[in-house]
Amino acid sequence: MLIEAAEVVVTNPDRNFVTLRLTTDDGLVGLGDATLNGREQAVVAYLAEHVAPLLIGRDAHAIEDTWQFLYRGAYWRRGPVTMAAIAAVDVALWDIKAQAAGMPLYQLLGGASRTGLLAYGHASGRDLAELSDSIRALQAAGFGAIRVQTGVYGVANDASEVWDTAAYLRDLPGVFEAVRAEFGPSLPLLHDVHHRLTPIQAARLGRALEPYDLFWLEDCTPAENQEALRLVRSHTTTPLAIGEVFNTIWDYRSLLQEQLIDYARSSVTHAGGISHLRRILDLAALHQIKSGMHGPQDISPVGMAAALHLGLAIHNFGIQEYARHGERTNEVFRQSFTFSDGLLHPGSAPGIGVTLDADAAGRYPYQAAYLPIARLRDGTLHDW
Ligand code: CS2
Ligand code: MG
Repeated sequence: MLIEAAEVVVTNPDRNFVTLRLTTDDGLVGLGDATLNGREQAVVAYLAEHVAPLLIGRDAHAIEDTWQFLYRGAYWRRGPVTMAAIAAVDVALWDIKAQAAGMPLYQLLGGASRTGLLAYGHASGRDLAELSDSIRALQAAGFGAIRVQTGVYGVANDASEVWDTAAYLRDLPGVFEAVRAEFGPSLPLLHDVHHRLTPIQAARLGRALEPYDLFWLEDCTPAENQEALRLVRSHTTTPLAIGEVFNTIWDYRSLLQEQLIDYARSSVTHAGGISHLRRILDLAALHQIKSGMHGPQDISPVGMAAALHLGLAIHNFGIQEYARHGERTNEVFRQSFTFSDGLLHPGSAPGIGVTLDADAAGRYPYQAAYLPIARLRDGTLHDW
C-alpha cells in the first residue's frame, strides 16, 4: 500500500488548525494534526515544501521507518515545527494502518487498558463567585476533575496581560481553600502556573498548596531548565506536571529518570506523534510517572482522537485535558469519540475515527492570530 497524495489543509472554524491528509493507492485516507498555535504557517511550509514530496510512493505501512527517515534524514533534529510535522505524518499513517486492519487504532496499540479516560475541564473566574459558577457548570457538563484558574492566566484573553508574581503567590492558596470548602475534599483539582515562577517561588507555592491536595501543579517553572525541578521537588509533595511545550524524549530525560515530575504533559500533536509519545510514556512508566496529555482547543479533534487511542491503550494513563471544541470545529472534523460520565472514549470506528469535511473546512480560511504576552507592572516582558 503506497502513499499517493499528501495534502495540507488549513482551516479556521473557531481558530486555525493544520491537518495533513494522506491518501493511499488503495483509497484510504489518514489524517494527522500539525497545529502549532500562533506559528501554523511554519508547519504548513515544512510539510508542503519539504515532507509531502518525500512521502509520495513510500510504503504506507512502514510507520517506524518513515518516522526515522523524517527525523534522522532531515539532519536538523527536534524543535516544535519539525516535530509537529513528523507527528502529523505519524498519526496519519497509524490512522491508515488501523483502517486497513478494520480496527479502532487503540486495538493496534495493545487494546483497551480501561473503560474510558478521566478528563479535566477548565474553570476560571475573575473572583470567587465567578469561579464557583464556572466549576458548577463543568460539573453539570459531566466533568469529574477540574482545572482552577483565577485572576491570572486562563481568565483574560487580552493580547497583553499584566502579571504580579507577589500578588499571585499571596492569593492563590486562599482560592484553593475556598474551593475545597465549597466543593469538598474529593473533587480532583488542578492548576496551571503557565511557566511564570522561579524555582524557589514554585517550591513555596507547591508547599502552600499542600493542604488543598491538588491533583497536579502544572508548568510551575519554564521547564527547559530541567534541573530547576530538583529544587522544587525537594520542597513540596504537591504533584508536578510538565511538558506541553516539549517535543522530544530528550526534553524529559532528567525529569523522568530523576523522578522530578508526576505527569508528562506532551500531546501527540507536538511530540512526534503516537510513535514518539509512546516512547516518552514508556520511559515515564519505569518511574511511575503517568500521562497527562495536553488537550487545549489548539489541539484539533484529530490530535484529540489520537491522544484518546494512545491513552486508552497504555498502562500509565493519568488524566486527559479536554477543552472541548466549538460547533463549527465539530462540523469540519466529524468525530467518533464520546464524552460521558466524566470519561472520554475514542469510539469503535476504524482508524482514529475522525473525518475532515473539506467543503466545511473551505468555508473557514486561515486568519493570522498570535498568543497573548504578559508583562510585569513596570513593562518587563514575562512568561505568558
Ligand atoms: C494551556 C494551553 O491547556 C493548557 O494547559 O497551557 O492552553 C496553552 O496556553 C496553549 O496550548 C498555547 O497554545
Ligand atoms: Mg498548560
